[in-house]
Amino acid sequence: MARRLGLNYDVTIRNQLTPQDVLGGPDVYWFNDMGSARLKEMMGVKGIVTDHHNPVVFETHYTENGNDIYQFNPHLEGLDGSISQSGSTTTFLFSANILPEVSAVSHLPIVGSVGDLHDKKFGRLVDTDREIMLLAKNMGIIETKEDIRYFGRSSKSVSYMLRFGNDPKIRSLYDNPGSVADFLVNHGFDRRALKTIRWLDLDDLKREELISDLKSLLEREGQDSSRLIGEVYELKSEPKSSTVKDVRDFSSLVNATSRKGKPDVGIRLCLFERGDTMTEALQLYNDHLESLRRASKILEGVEGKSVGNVLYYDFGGNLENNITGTVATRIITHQKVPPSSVILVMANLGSSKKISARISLALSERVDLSLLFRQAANSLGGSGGGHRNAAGAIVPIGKEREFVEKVNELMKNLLST
Ligand SMILES: [Mn+2]
Repeated sequence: MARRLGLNYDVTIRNQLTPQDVLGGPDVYWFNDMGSARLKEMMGVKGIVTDHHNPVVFETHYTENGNDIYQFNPHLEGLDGSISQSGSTTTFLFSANILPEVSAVSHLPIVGSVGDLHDKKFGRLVDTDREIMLLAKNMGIIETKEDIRYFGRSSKSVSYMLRFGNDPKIRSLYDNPGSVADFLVNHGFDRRALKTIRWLDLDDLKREELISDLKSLLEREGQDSSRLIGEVYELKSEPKSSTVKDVRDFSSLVNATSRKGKPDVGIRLCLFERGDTMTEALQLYNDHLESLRRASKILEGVEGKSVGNVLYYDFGGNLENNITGTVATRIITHQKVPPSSVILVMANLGSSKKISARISLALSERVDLSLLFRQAANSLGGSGGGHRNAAGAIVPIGKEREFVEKVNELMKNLLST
């Protein structure tokens, strides 16, 4: 949008705001998907915040401490930003109101919302995210289907998809390549083609057959099979053979580019660049998967420590500090932890500890982890925030144990009332 308006602009991508970022200057700043949790620390900042994280100030125009900031955030409208309206939807709404032609990229808020798992709870996007999705659909930019909700429909082989599909987790297939292969061969797949054939390559009939048998497997395991199917989103501009036809897969690719320190590649993908940009993105994606594999290896050798319901893993300098959240998600998804657990994953970040946490959706109905993290981190000279079920904090190194104790205490108090 800035380009279309002929503005002189610069884009900076951050994992979180640094202390310098919250001090203003002569320029106008536009914070996307961040800022609402840090408004009180900002000084002399002129600009805009489009965010969906829990805000510390419930005002659209924030003018304290020499600031002149306009804040757009679903929480100000009584909407839950962790499910109803993503950061990218918020940014899109703001942009499209200024410049209607921004609608030409209305697939991007869907990529952001799906990337933030906003379709997880109901098996489809809801509320504002949904309205924008319908706009993109009406404009012919995306297509929706009722289909399997697993990651990898367009970017992975069916065997990979079924092996790692985890929402819902089919116990007899999950991380069990042998039984996945048998299952597929029993359905007429050529054993030699298992590594190449993707879900999107199958015809409707075959997909229906597989889905109905996967559902039976789930039911036999006493699980709710309805979550297997849901609304999935596809980019109409991509050919069927494209690895990023599926929006969830596209979102993973964009995510990987920034995890590997090349967010500009992700931005160019979002702006329809393909060719060399795609080649580079796929390479970054593989590097990212390699980092995650390494992290899982390290995880095998690290015992989680518990304080009450808090289970924490401190990787020190052994883990890239931008994947603490991903590792926390993996632990809560793939390991058997009690449903009341708070999973914390820590890594060093200069003279600070970066901490990412996850709780189950059920627990997040009763506890807002972002508020709890903010309170615990602030009391130790750090900062924290995020969402009800996924939050992060940064505290000075040496304070992490105290932080864990504080989180446990706050948690206990909240659950006892
Ligand atoms: Mn977000």
